[in-house]
Amino acid sequence: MALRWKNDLTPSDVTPEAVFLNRRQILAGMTAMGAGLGTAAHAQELEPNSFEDITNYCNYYEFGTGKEDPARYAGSLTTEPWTVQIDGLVEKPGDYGLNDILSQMTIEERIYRFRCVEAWSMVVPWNGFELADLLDMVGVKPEATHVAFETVMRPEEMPGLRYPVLDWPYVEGLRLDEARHPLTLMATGLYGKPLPNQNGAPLRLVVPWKYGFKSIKSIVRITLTDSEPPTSWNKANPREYGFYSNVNPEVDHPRWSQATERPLGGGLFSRRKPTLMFNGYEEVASLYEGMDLRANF
Ligand SMILES: Nc1nc2c(c(=O)[nH]1)N[C@H]1C(S)=C(S)[C@@H](COP(=O)(O)O)O[C@H]1N2
Ligand SMILES: [Mo]
Repeated sequence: MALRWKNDLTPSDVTPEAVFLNRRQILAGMTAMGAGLGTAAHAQELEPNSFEDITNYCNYYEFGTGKEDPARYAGSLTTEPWTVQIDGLVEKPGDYGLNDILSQMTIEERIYRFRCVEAWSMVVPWNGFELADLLDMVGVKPEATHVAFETVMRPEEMPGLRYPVLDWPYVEGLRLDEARHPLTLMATGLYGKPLPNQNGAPLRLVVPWKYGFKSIKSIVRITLTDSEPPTSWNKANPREYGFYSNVNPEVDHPRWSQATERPLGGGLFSRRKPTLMFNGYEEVASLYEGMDLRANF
């Protein structure tokens, strides 16, 4: 498979924001058409949130549970150098330097709608590479069925680790076919800039058809397994959070409706809008054919 990311963006390559947004809008339209949803209205819906919104309203509990805590405290995280341990059922296990990984990727910039279980939504122009490309690089053994992810755990740099709000380190998982889907991104930046620490620098997962908590931040370990790996929110509250966590307006969270969402950035009284199945990414539906998505929430 073609590798699609190249780590050679310099500040002078970053297009002035207005032009940049236009280009993304075109890309968004193209992505939408590829998905069979190619209407002007759909492309318009993909108007990205501002850099300020995206970087100041975050969830990253290792830095505190407030939405503004990550912006305030995540600066203390050292993100260079960065090594990802890739192990389990792979042909070439090892410690991979992030820069070595990136030097093998060629660039592809995309735009993703990004909605979260808290019933608010954002549109983030991520850049990064497809997880599938990384999996191809290390070689997945035929017995592998799932991928497990782990966030860095540095108590001296992450003040939130003092509080047992979750069983640290933060862990997440995907089924292998979900992990290989071309919409599953390893993000290394947003708005063409390096990923801000509060958004999961230097490497975070983005799975746009699932609730936000699947998108694990600051990844230091990726393990190929032959069974469903544990996930942080499922461990914390299995009744409220299942393994799949697909965006599904028909399955409510036990404590709130998932039928609508509040787009972030439109002001406090902005109108809620209906949430779409799979966050509108209908092309992933075939991954779940024949599954009861109420039981497998
Ligand atoms: N390591 C780690 N990853 C995490 C979280 C976290 O607390 N720790 N929060 C998750 C949740 S609940 C959401 S909604 C998204 C938020 O991503 P954003 O802050 O970039 O919007 O990150 C997810 N990834
Ligand atoms: Mo979340």
